[in-house]
Amino acid sequence: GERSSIGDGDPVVPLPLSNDSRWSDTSTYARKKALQFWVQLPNGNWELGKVLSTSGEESVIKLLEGKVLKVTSESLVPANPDILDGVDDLMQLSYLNEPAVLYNLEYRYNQDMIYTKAGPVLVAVNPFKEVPLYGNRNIEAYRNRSNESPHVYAIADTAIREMIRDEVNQSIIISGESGAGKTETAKIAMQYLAALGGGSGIEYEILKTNPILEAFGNAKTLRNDNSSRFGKLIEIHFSETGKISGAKIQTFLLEKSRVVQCAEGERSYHIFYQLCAGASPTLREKLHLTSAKEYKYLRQSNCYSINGVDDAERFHAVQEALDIVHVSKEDQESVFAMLAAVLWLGNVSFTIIDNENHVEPEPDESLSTVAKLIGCNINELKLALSKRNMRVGNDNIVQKLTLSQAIDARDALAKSIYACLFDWLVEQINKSLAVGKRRTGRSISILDIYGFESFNKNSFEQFCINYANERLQQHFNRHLFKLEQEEYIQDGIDWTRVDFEDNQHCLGLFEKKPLGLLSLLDEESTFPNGTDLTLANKLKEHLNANSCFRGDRGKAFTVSHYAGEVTYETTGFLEKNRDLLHSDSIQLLSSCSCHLPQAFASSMLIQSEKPVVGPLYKAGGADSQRLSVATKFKGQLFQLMQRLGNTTPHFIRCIKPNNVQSPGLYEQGIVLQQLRCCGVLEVVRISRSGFPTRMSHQKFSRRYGFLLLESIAAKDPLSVSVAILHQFHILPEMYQVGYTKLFFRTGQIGVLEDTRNRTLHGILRLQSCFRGHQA
Ligand code: AOV
Ligand code: MG
Repeated sequence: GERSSIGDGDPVVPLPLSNDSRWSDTSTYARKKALQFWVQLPNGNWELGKVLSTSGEESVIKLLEGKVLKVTSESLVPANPDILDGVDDLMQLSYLNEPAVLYNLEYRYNQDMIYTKAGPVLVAVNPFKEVPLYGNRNIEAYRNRSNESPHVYAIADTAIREMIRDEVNQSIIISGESGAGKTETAKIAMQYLAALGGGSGIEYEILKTNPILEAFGNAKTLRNDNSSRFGKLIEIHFSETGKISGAKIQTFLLEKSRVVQCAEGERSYHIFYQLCAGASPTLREKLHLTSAKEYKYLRQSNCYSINGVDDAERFHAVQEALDIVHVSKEDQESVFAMLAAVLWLGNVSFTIIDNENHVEPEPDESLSTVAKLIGCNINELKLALSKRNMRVGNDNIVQKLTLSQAIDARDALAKSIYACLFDWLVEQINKSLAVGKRRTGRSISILDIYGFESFNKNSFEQFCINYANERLQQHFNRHLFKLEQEEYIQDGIDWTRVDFEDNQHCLGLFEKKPLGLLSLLDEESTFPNGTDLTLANKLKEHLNANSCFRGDRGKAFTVSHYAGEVTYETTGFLEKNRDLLHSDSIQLLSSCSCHLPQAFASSMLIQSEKPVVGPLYKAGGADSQRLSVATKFKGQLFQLMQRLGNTTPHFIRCIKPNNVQSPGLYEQGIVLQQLRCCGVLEVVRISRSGFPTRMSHQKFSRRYGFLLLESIAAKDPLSVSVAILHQFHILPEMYQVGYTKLFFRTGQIGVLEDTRNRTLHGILRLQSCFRGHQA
């Protein structure tokens, strides 16, 4: 990203940044004072060492394990004294630099202290194993404040207290890359809220939404065995007495392509494998179920199980959870029937019937089972999968489908059945959790979306996911840096601008009209002749001047995200963005005798934004009222940001210490990359490189007033403070005097503390001398 500033029109006051522009304490001054240093080894890792000798540009340094190295003095990074090992807030580090932060997190991680504060933000390093930090005893310890170390519980506790104290809605915003631990963290926060706000029983229902939504919305990817493929905001409501009164879940853009297609080594949604493994013999027979290996949709990625996960057992847990959120047994059976229908749809195959490549579905077991499961006439199913009704002018014409068109129609039907099923489930859950009529307007929302993703091949899904993360990152930046700025302004400090790393440029690349990624994608999606290649060319033509964009060979382009570069392949972009479902398919669903397909059909028709082609709307062509997937998603994100903007946010940053989901493995490079790009270090840096130490005039004058040479009797605290600053010749650029507080730069208070300690020692020595004399 580029550097930009908040504030309107004021001159920019640059912060005193060091040469590497990130840290202010790698200065020669700091280097002279430090006793030990970090040295970067050729493998990129940092090691501690002590300087044996220095000759100008070069220093000889002895590493802890005894090795002696010659390095350039410039490259030495001051290390903190041992007493600061493992501090629970990075703000407390005397020397704030990358190796110091990495070391501090690792030091804690090795002792299962996975949580650390970075100023106002909680950093959570994924342990990839069970750690003894949770459960009722720990919850109790945070509730009664006998444990004050950083924790998700502490964040949730603060949120509850602030909600009650300020009567303002709160949010807990969890971010981090795929596999970093967001979903687990969200559940831990919910656990705490449920424990403190429980009593009515509704909290138990709320907790049980997790296994359901994870079964239907999570899948194994190459990054995470339990990766969320949808975004989720859960708003938990509280009564005046602080008890949970209900909840509401909003979900964002489920990755539905996964239902019909997923990469080698990944899986489709958990629920398919759970159903195949765990259905009772009766259910099995009713749904005509066979094993997961018999279904083409599940077979293509060649991965059926997850280490340490028993799908059958999970299936029973999901059934139980559905009971608890009041989904009736009949409805549950209908849900499972839809899943089976989707699986069988994938097995429907086609035979070519003429020399123009037109096809008809094979009239086999798959076709008849689908018809039976959704409750439709088998001939109508056949028609929907092989013909398309079109209106051209005033005439209805029937077009036969070619093989690839028929496969697309089949897959589109499977995807929309699944996506509708997911939405329907969320709706049922929301009915069950519904907040009573007496809304108090007190709530805590927890946001858990899909994390930033970068694979070897990235498609429309990653494009949307990473765009969402980019939006969230901006919310994080703006909030935290504004917060800092506001405190200065409130106290009348003339330091009104803070420099920070902004991602507005990258967001602009997505959102600018008419020449941004989303607009250009939409425009190309409305052209009947648009293809993935014409899209790629159009993007390159219009966006190459943008520094966050790079056109690559063929259908590829690269975006510089805040979290790194990602190369996208436009293959499938247009089709996924249009998300067409033919009216024939909707009519088929509405003709079904089962209630779920009927409900799906009407929800598709009610959603006026739902793009439909066929006689119901205009044939094939663009309908300006239809919203593309990307535009709808953008709208949802804007709404989300607005909602979050009205809450007091609490940020949690999840970090994964390795890419192999393995416990006990802390890879510095991987952690550093995440810390750098997500802005955590920036937050700490800014909090400190401004005027991080604050002390009220009262406290300051009480603590140091006795050092004054002149009499201070009858003076107000502010005047005393100013007198102290003058007497000790504290340089004017090192502090600011606010209305209520003094603001100091890093290290300044240390000078005063030293003097105070020396003076106190002196007094004590004098006293003991005096006493000794007397004796
Ligand atoms: P994510 O939500 O951030 O990824 P998860 O919350 O699914 O990541 O975490 C991935 C895995 O890490 C989990 O399945 C656990 O095995 C492990 N894990 C995370 N946090 C903890 C914890 N506090 N204690 C123990 N194990 C943990 V994604 O949804 O892919 O963006 O899209
Ligand atoms: Mg997740």
